[in-house]
Amino acid sequence: MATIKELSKREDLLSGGHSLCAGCGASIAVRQVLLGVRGPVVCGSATGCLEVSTTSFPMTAWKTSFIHNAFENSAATMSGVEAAYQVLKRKGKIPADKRIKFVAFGGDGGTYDIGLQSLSGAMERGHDMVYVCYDNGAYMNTGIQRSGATPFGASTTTSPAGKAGQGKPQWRKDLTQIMAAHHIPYVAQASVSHWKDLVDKAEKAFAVEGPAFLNVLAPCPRGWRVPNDMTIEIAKLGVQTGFWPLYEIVDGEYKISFKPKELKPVVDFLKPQGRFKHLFKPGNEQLLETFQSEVTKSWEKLKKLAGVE
Ligand SMILES: Cc1ncc(C[n+]2csc(CCOP(=O)(O)OP(=O)(O)O)c2C)c(N)n1
Ligand code: SF4
Repeated sequence: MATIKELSKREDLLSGGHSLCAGCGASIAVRQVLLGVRGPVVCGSATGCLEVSTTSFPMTAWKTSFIHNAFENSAATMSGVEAAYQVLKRKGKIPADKRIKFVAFGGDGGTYDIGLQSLSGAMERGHDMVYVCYDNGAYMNTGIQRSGATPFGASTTTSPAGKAGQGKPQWRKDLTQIMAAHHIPYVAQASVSHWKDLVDKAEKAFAVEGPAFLNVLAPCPRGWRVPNDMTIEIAKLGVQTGFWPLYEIVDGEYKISFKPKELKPVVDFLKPQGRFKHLFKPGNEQLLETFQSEVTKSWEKLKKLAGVE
């Protein structure tokens, strides 16, 4: 794995000057993931903040080849590109020793929900590509609507906190586990707050021959209602409280990448975020308890899967 000295010499493949909000976790996720690739790479991105804000015609922030996608099919597009590459190689139109990498990015809306079937198909067919979900927990680009990744209790424009409800009533979908169930060679969960872990995981994902999946916690200051200089801190709290455990599944084997002696209470992660403000009002104590007990349960389950105490 690369040292920080080596990484400091690598080129950022996403330039500044894009129009993502200050403090957006998505651009940090992309930069860290692309630090893990050596040689030529073709990127695609599903419609969402990342795609819209980095590619306003006629400009682009991508220093790589880039393919625009509809909201639902960045995995399908990249699997087609990868298949074409294999054919061109077979026909001798691309030298046999040339290695090109393929990566599809999608937000959680484009991945957990609307792009799930194209992602599932690409992984199941075994394309040699990496899929990266930057999970900010809502459909941010169209105004903070709830997604399958939105945490329990979060207030969004389609699960608002008010008289009729106290934020999203459902627990979030566990996409990392869904991907693990595809029996692909490499699945990992990472966070922009743990850059070394994320770059290492990206390197491993690109090194795999076949499909790899990375789920990256990428806070959205606007939707999470936190100051835009708090992105890394809030993501770190997500990891330290067990809301977003860091782990990988290599050929079916679980390995926890960050294992504190004791997790911080999940309220440390929830309290700074405006989207959970209502949970701290008198009468909602039970909702906080439910949140904590679900996090504890998932953490215990993960430890069992990884065979650790
Ligand atoms: C089929 C389809 N439905 C809806 C839209 C409108 N739309 C564009 S971006 C977006 C939200 C994207 O959310 P997400 O994937 O979570 O990425 P984020 O905006 O959070 O970065 C939606 C609903 C669309 N482009 N195509
Ligand atoms: S709304 Fe959120 S996800 Fe979209 S650019 Fe701004 S910070 Fe990033």
